[in-house]
Amino acid sequence: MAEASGGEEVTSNSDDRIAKSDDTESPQEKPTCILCLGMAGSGKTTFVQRLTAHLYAQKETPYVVNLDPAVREVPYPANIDIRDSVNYKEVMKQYKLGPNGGIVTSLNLFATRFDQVMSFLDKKRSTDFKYAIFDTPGQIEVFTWSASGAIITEALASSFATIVVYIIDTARSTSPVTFMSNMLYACSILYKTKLPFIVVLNKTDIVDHNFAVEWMQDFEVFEEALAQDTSYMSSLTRSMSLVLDEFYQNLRTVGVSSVTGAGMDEFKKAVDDAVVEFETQYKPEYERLKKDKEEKARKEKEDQLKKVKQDLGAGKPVAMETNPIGAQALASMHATPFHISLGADLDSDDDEGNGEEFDEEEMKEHDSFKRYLEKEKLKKQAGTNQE
Ligand SMILES: Nc1nc2c(ncn2[C@@H]2O[C@H](COP(=O)(O)OP(=O)(O)O)[C@@H](O)[C@H]2O)c(=O)[nH]1
Ligand SMILES: [Mg+2]
Repeated sequence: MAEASGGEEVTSNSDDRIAKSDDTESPQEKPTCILCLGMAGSGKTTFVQRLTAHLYAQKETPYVVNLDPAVREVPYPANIDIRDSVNYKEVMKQYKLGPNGGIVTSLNLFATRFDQVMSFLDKKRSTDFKYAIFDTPGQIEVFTWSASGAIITEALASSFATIVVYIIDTARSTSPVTFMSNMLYACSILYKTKLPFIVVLNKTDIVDHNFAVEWMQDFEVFEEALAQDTSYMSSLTRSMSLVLDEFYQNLRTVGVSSVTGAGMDEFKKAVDDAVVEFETQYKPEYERLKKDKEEKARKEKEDQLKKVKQDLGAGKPVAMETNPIGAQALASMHATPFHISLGADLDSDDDEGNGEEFDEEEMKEHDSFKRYLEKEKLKKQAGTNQE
């Protein structure tokens, strides 16, 4: 495992003794990956901190990964911290970027080494870590609308039960229009990742989350709230929220406070539930898609081979063996290109035109080479006689 350094290597801060896996053991359950997403300031980092503390208290030490290159302080013990691998300020300078470009590029650079993170995680069994928690950059689009975010999400979901946790700042979503925009964003992520989804209504210590639950369960209640809003947005919101109705039907929502720790047990239950969904719905679908892809790749390869074979059929077979003289010479001497030309089919009338090219000059070479062999033989004999 790489040591912590300022280089580009992905580093793991975890104590290897904790993470030691026994290869002789029968393969056990792997950790569950929890990807924390949400708007800037929704409380992702605070939530990861609270969840980590909660799991520690229950003696279920999680594996924590910080993917935010621009965070000043990480308030939880991170096993892998993107900041150990990529210096975001340096990236800004080197690539002449602003803060947002710097964050995106840092994450892109990190994604190119994500296979190393995968290999760290691959060694883990649920007995070491039941959960691997990922904190993402402050600005949600850095992760959800970048190639690196997709690469990381797909890499995780291809090997581990992976669930997406969408964190909402409940206190800032009391306006129906803001609430709906946030939910539309959540919906777009669900359709993009197709992974099991949990909506965490955070900051319940400021505002109770029941209003949001009611809005999702009962469209009339939401409409009533909208009636107070006379802006042109409200009619758009009304029709959009009807679209969201189906999304709400199968949505897991949990109200939590990352500050007080309220709702953490419910959240854990929701995670267990989502893992079952991953195993029963996402995984078979993923396996099917993977199989389709492999089958397609195999067919393409087969077609290419067929084409190559057809092309070969148009010409004549090329002799690949060396003749006995050449073989003997090879055995007694170091190989020279000359031996190979000896093996060529002299009558062949292919493009190489060996027949014509094996001319007087080469015959002379052949004779001189024979003489050379004879000489060598005599030399050797003389040497052994002297001894
Ligand atoms: N009252 C309260 N504040 C919170 C809660 N969760 C986060 N915060 C505050 O919200 C702000 C943004 O939180 P942070 O975790 O940095 O958000 P991030 O950008 O999504 O990672 C910080 O000032 C936190 O203290 C919560 O549950 N209750
Ligand atoms: Mg954060």
